Amino acid sequence: MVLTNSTGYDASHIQVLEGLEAVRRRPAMYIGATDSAGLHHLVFEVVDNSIDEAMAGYCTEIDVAIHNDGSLTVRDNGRGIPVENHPQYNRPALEIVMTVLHAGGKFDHDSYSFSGGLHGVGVSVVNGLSEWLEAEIRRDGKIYRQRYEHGGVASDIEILGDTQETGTIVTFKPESAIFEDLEFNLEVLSARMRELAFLNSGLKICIKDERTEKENTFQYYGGIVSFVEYLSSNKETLHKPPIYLMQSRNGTQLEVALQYNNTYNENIFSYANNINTREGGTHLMGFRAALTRTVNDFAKANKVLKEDAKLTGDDLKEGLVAIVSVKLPEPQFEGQTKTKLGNSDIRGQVESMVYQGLAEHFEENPQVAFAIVEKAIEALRAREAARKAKELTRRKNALTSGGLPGKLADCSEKDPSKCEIYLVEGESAGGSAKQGRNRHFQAILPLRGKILNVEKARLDKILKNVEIRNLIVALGTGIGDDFDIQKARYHKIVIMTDADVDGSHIRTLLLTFFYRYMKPLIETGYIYIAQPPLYQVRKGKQVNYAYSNNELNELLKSIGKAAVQRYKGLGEMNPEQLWDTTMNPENRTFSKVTLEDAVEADRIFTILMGDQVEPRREFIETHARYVRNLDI
Ligand code: 0RA
Repeated sequence: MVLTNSTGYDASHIQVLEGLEAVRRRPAMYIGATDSAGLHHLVFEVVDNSIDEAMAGYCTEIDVAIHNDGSLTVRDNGRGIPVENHPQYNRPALEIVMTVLHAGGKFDHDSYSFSGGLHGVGVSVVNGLSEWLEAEIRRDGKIYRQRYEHGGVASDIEILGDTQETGTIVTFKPESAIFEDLEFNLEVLSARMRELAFLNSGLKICIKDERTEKENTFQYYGGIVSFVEYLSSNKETLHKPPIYLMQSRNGTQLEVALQYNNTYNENIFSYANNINTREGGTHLMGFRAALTRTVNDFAKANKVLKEDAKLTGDDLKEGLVAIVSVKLPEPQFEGQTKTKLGNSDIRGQVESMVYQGLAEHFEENPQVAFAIVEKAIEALRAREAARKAKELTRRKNALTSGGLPGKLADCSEKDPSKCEIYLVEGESAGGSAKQGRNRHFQAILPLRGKILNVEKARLDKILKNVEIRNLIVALGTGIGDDFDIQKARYHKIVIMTDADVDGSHIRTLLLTFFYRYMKPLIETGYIYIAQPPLYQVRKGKQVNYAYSNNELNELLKSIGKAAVQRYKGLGEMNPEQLWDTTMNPENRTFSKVTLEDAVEADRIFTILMGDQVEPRREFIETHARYVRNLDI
């Protein structure tokens, strides 16, 4: 980037900009990628600064607005970024924060900042990756504004007028030459804003999408207790309200909320300084250790468990919904994705707080403790049964040729990264797919009937289901604790179902299964949904396909009168048509299944698949669009 002399900045200032030049050259190093995830990362980065201000106790409200022109505003009512001259640079602090890489850290709130981990690269990175950015500061009775373009200063700080308010407003337009995707997604942003509102109780976060006039407001005085209630909202809980424990000492805050329900899945989310620690870490280890110890102690003391019997951590997972959130001055993030908390002293602190707090809670609420113990003992018995069922699976496999299910038409290629497997609804469509496929790299596994509803069943029962067993064996990865993605036999697992209600049901069941027991397959991006056409449009010898009603209308407009056939199922296509329209890599469109947001996904699965019918109907009615997005 070239800075013209007209702005009047000296050589030392150009130095400053060279820092951001590195950001523009290698954006992925700073924000992970330049795809949609990277684009949204920019927003989280700006919001994180306002969150820091809220954690320091100076900000109570954050507003986000998605504008029509591709720009976005984050506004807070904190103290406002200082505009005074920064002694070290002899430039306004605001300008330094915006244009110097990592300068943010030098202007920490009250000696330490909470930011770290994934985010925390600083707002200057956002500036460097924006076509333009404007900062408006309310502070010391005045309104200040400065504009930047492509990361460089475009105007000196101006005073716009007087005000009694304080706060910071940052508006930026992401650089179209850098980002492949420039569309902000309200759902993605809302999910994070909701999460932040849960994690910072009382903080009000509003987000408005000016493109659609949709608006969401998040504010939870219950904090992470509300978060747990939200995650449990369609489940039958064993006790009310959630158990809440917290401790605040020497600048470190520990918080835990937990509640058991009658399902068999675990839903724990852990956070350090508002960052979702997906890989866990010391806070989570402390929590699990304390939970196991407290429940065992209670069970022994009340003679519901024999002296030599022991509930394990796994037994305590079933039906558990929990949030573990810690806020600490110098978080150490480790692990492959830097989402594992490493601070070793946190483990002991969380463990002793949870052990003491929970034991006390159990003493005061024995009926709650008994309900949890009973549930865990039931899990202990089921675990034993599941082990037997797994052995059965192994022995059964050995009976089939080469260990693979007889129904699987495998491909000849052995390199998994080149292999695809189609999970096809129904024997007849399975037959067409077998004939139409390229047998070199495409394998077919027909699935019969409705697969078991895995949300309601426990692993031992799931493993008794033949369709599920075939699927597990064909994929090669194993399941649950034995799951190993390295053993995946295909790197594209394609769900191919009819475009009707039954098809969507099977698709959701399969997705639930993958989500619950083979989550890394989704996270790694191995799961796809095939998109068969809805219509065949024939005019003379010319045959076209339409994949949506819209496409059909467009097509008919362009070619005029033609014979339209609506496909009711995959079975109506002959092998060649199925290949042409849905399986041939040259023509087909797949959609990749992603789990942007485990919280939202779990909610959808629970609501769709759980046994409470009423919320499911309500949910489908109000969220039909989003469900479709997830399912496609
Ligand atoms: C440094 C010092 C002070 C506030 C901030 C930064 C600050 C930064 C951001 C970024 C977004 N919103 C923000 N709000 C505040 C404190 C200055 C003082 O002592 O008044």
